[in-house]
Formats: sequence, C-alpha cells, structure tokens
Amino acid sequence: MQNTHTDFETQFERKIDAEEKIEPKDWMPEAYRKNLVRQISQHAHSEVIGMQPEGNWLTRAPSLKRKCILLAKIQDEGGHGLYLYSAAETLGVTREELVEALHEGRAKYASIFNYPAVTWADIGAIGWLVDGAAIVNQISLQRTSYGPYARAMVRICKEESFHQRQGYEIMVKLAEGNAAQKAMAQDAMERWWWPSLMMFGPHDAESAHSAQSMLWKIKRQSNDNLRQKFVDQTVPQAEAIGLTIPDKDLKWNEARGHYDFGDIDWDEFNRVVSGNGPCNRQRLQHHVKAHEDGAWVRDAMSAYAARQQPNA
Ligand code: FAQ
Repeated sequence: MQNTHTDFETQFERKIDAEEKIEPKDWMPEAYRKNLVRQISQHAHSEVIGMQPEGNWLTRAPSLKRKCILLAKIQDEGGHGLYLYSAAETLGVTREELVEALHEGRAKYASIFNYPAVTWADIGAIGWLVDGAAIVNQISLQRTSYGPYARAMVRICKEESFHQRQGYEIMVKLAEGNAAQKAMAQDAMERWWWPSLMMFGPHDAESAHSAQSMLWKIKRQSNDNLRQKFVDQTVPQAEAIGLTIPDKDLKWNEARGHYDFGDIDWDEFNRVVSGNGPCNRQRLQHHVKAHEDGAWVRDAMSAYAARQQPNA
C-alpha cells in the first residue's frame, strides 16, 4: 500500500517528537524546507560576508604571529560558509541560486558585519563578542532537527571556540597594556557591544519565524534566552580585564539569577537589516566583485568536469 500524504506527515512529526534527525531524503513539509533554506543560507552568507571586516586587518596585524592566527581564523569562517552552503544544497537549492538571492538583496546576512573594523582592538572585540555571540547560538543549533545542519554545527562550534579565545586574548593583552592600548580596547567594547546583542534578532514577541521554528525544533532556544545567556557569560569576562560595558542599566538581578540589561536600539537594528548600516553597500559590492572576478575559475571547473564525462 502506498503512503498517503498524512502518513508522511505523521512520520515527520514522530521523528521531530522523538528527537530523531530529519535527513535530506525524508519527506518534510514544504514550509519546513523553505524555512531551513532561508536560515541556513543566511547563516552561510553571514560566515562569508563576515570575513570582510577582519580581512581588512590582515595586512596590518601587529606581528607575524597575530597575522597567522587571524589568517587561520578568517579561513575557518570561509570553511563554515562552505559547510553551510552544502547543507542548504541538500534541500534542493543550488549554490548559484543562493548567491543570486544574496546579491539581489532577497537573502539577509547578520547585521553585525555591516559595522567597520577601525582599530586592531576591533579584531579582539569581533573574536570575543561576535564569535562569542555566534557560539552561544550555534551550540543550541547542534541539536537542530535537520541532520546536515546539526552536524555542520558540531565542527563549527569547535572552531568558533578557538576564535572566541583568540579574540579575548587580544583584548586581555590590550587591557594589560599602556593607557592608549586600554583606551583602544574600551573604545572597541563600546562600539561592538550593542551590535553583538542585536545578532540574536528581535525580541521573541516580535520574531516572525520563532514560534514555528521552535515547534519544528529548527531553533532550540529563543532569541531572548540566547541573548541573556550571552550577557550572563560575557559580563564577568569584561570585569576580569577591567573593561566597562556601555550600559547603565546593566546589573545583577539576584531574584532572576541573571543580569538585567538596557533596551536595544531597534531603530538602528532595522536600519542596518534593511540595508542602511555603515557598511552594507561596501560589503555587498565587495562580494559581487569577488564573485565576478572568480567566474573564470567556475568556468574552468565546469569545462574540466564536462571533459571527464565519457563520450563528451
Ligand atoms: N541580522 O523571525 P526572526 C558568525 C532577520 S555567524 C540580520 O527572529 P529567525 C560567525 C531574520 O532573518 C552569525 N537579520 O528570524 C562569524 C528575519 O528576516 P527574514 C550568523 C536578522 O531566523 C563570526 C527577521 O529578521 N549566525 O557570526 C538578524 O527565526 C565572526 C525576523 O527575525 C546565524 O545566522 C540579524 N542579527 O532568527 C563569522 C545563526 N536577526 O529571513 C565571521 C543561525 C534576525 O524573514 C566573523 N541563524 N534577522 O527576511 C539563527 O539562529 C536565526 O536565523 C536568528 C534569527 C537567531 C539569527
């Protein structure tokens, strides 16, 4: 007897309830597939666009050792983009379609990468705060319901944890340094703190996709829960190196067992997400140009692949 649509749906729901992974060949609701393509591809675009602010400092890293570490870190981010594009491709979209959606502004990438990295301390702040925020989110995504996405997250989290440490270590060194170095670290903290909190997305009540994504276990923790986790883990790290978090409302709440913190500037978030942040145009133009400059490589690979076909 053939399976009916309802049988497939029941099997899908049973797997989700039983914490079994949904795999590429399994039946899945079309809206589940679409939502995953959206989230995974935006995640991939973020990793790749995220190479730009740090790439800006490769030629100016203060020592050979710092340059090697930064180079390895940025290459890891490119690798994360590749695992994630591959995971998205298992859902029946092509890499070309995903890149086209980015270039045409139909796909987003994380708002944080539209801010400039203007001093060396920004490289410390990106590793510490931006990778730190990314890990908090990605640890929960290791348990996402789609198998290829969950498995990509395992390796990505290991690498992000090295990235976070390298960033924090830059900040430690600057904070232990002379007055100018300390001031540089504090200035970076002030510029990157609020945009890092915005990485977790709108408040749960305003989040368009959360309710359904939580039911399908694509997301395992809400935007606000993850943001709170990040604040709770980062405040003691800032205190340990004598940096001040730029939030007058930040204080430990004994009753909640969490830090209370101030309101995010959602106007700024919306401006950046809708394409009007400090570097949106520059980031996208750079990606389009790199893609166009690389066309000959893709053409050569296609020509070579065609030659390998028997009887071609
Ligand atoms: N920026 O309904 P929700 C990294 C959009 S990786 C831009 O709450 P959702 C590594 C959202 O897309 C960082 N747009 O959405 C690294 C949606 O618009 P849409 C990336 C945002 O998906 C470090 C709308 O707002 N990580 O940093 C943002 O349920 C250093 C409504 O929002 C991931 O992508 C934002 N911050 O929750 C690399 C993790 N927030 O699509 C280099 C995976 C929200 O309807 C250097 N993604 N929007 O047009 C997720 O966990 C989720 O997608 C969220 C958003 C939590 C980001």
